[in-house]
Amino acid sequence: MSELKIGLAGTGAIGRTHIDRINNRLRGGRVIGCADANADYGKAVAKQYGMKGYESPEAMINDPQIEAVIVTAADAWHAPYVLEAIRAGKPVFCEKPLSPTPALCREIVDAEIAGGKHLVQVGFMRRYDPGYVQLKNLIDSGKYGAPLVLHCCHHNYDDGGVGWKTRMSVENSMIHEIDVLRWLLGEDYKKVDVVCPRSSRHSGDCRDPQIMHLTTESGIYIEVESFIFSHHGYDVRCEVVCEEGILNLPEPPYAMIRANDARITPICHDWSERFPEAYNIELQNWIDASREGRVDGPAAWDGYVAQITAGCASEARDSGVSVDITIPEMPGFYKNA
Ligand code: ISE
Repeated sequence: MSELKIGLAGTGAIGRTHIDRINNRLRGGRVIGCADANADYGKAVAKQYGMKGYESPEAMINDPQIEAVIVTAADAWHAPYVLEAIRAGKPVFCEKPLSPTPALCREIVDAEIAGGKHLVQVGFMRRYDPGYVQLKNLIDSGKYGAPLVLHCCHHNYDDGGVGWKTRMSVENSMIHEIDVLRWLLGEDYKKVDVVCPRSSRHSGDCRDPQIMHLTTESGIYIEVESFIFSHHGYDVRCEVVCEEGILNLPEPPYAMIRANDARITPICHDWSERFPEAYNIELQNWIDASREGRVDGPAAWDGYVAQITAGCASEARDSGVSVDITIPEMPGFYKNA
């Protein structure tokens, strides 16, 4: 089988990382072209990687040479490029979020159903992290009884950068927990609230940390602490309290160092250091499935549900009261996938 010819829309940092990953480390696919909403920038990146550059992502998506599309553009461009790929009938991998707007996620879902073919995968890479997969296998084994309570934390080492906004803690960062915990437990959520304790002096105008409380359909209670401007490292933890045991997400195996009257075990500095394997497995699976005409990962429906949940969480934070989450009935198209 020949290599899958991929076009990448959005040539920022994560896009370039994916080009490097696919062209130098993975098998069966090759990014042969790229484009950006800023045409000159897209062409400059194309030149740098020795690939074809285009006037626009739309032109690239519609080039008959391009067989599959990766969307790594700024969030607001996700929906237009994904919809263009659906119209062109090409498999499309879209970094999270599918779209910041639930209504646009729904438009993608409806367009995919109308086209009659599964084409969309959303980049919720934690589902491929070997640690989360271990947790899921342990929960699904039933050996420890039903999960009752989850304690999670998601700390970034001052990942604020320029332009971090209060709503992004839920919609950009904890969106990962919203998706991966729903997958881990196999349930949708029914209620959410978000509490903002005293803010860190490093967080500027943003409310940070934020603590999100989710309740699932069966009543499992989840607490996620997000701390974007933390100054201790990139720290993702998840503890699942079950009826007959407690399950903990494994942490990366760094050696313990004894020096200067101290025992030190390093932790990661950022997400690219924490989840490289998850990204490799995720994109390899996407390439393999696309070559076989399948989608084998988080679907457009999952992107839509995550965005509805995140929207309710933001509303709960801003209003200071719990919000009930209503998820529409899953269409048969996704049930049977
Ligand atoms: C970033 O966009 C990610 O996806 C990271 O996984 C997350 O930890 C970070 O907070 C986000 O800004």
